[in-house]
Amino acid sequence: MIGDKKVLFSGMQATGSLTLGNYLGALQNWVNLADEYECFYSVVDLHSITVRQDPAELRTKARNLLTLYIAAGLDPKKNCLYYQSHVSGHAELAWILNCFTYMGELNRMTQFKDKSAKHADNINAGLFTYPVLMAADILLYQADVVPVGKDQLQHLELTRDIAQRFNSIYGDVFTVPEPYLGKAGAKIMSLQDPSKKMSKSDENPNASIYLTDDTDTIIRKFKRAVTDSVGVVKHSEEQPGISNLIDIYSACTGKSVEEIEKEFDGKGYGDFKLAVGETVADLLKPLNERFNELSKDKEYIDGIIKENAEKAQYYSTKTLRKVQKKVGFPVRP
Ligand code: ATP
Ligand code: LTN
Repeated sequence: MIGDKKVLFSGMQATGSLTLGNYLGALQNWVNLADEYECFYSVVDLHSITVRQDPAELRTKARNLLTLYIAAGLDPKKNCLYYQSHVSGHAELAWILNCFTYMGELNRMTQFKDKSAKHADNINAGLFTYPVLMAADILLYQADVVPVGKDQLQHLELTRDIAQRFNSIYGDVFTVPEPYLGKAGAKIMSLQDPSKKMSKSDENPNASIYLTDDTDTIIRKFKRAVTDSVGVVKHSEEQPGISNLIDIYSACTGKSVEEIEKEFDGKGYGDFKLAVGETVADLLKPLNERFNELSKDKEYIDGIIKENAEKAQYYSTKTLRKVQKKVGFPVRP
């Protein structure tokens, strides 16, 4: 707890341009949580280097992500938005927690298996201990809740195990976090292969809508979206492409699936795709404008980065000192 509020922690990697999936599945839902929770949202750049990065590109992407957090509506006065690398406690706690995590546990992590298959030439120890750093992120702020997608639940479960193990040895040190499953999180699928999720690391740019795409690009990508030959706008298992477009339209407009099916009853896919494209473009336009405006204001963004890193440093140090004392490190004179 911070004051009378529960603590919420989440983070995103700056490893690509954010997609509509990231926005509808995560960012959009984060915006209204600050009244209820003390929120920390990190740009997890320490995690990013588990995969080889171009330094200049990583720096730009990390800054763009932080700017996008604000453009999407996260008020930096109410939410702590910061770079993980600016708060040294993340790496320090991760080291300690590494000594309380078993190889067997990490071996079972599906993300490690997937990523090491994908980056077979660079299976580094950081990729293996990635979930321990994630546990450190969360436990450092004594987070009560962590909003994440389903793909991260296994890491959160490990975080809980590590926290409980540590607490059982040293007493009540860490809050054991719960996953935060807000309103049924939309899972947005690829526009080119609706059996795969829309992902920022997809090699085909037509598969994803990027938050920075302009109106024409968005409409063009929706026109090209893979559908079927049924010809009816209906949410069904046989029509995964159309179902995905319905989900997107529903998430953007708040309309129910039934309302949408009714709205497009008797209309062709062309009309429907155009409507979805225009709706998404309208949704992203103000976000884009705000992003461009904010990007020009270097001083403002720099100020936020400094101020919020200090806030994160303050809370994280409290936990870190407690942990260091518990495990037996000498107290600082
Ligand atoms: P990568 O392609 O690099 O693995 P990603 O696009 O899958 O990245 P993450 O950085 O893993 O995105 O996730 C950031 C957040 O966005 C997570 O909370 C995740 O659950 C959510 N998210 C990612 N993709 C989607 C999607 N297609 N639909 C809904 N939510 C998503
Ligand atoms: N592993 C997460 C990003 C992440 C995270 C966190 C999410 C790193 N640390 C702490 C929630 C809490 C991902 O790849 N989406």
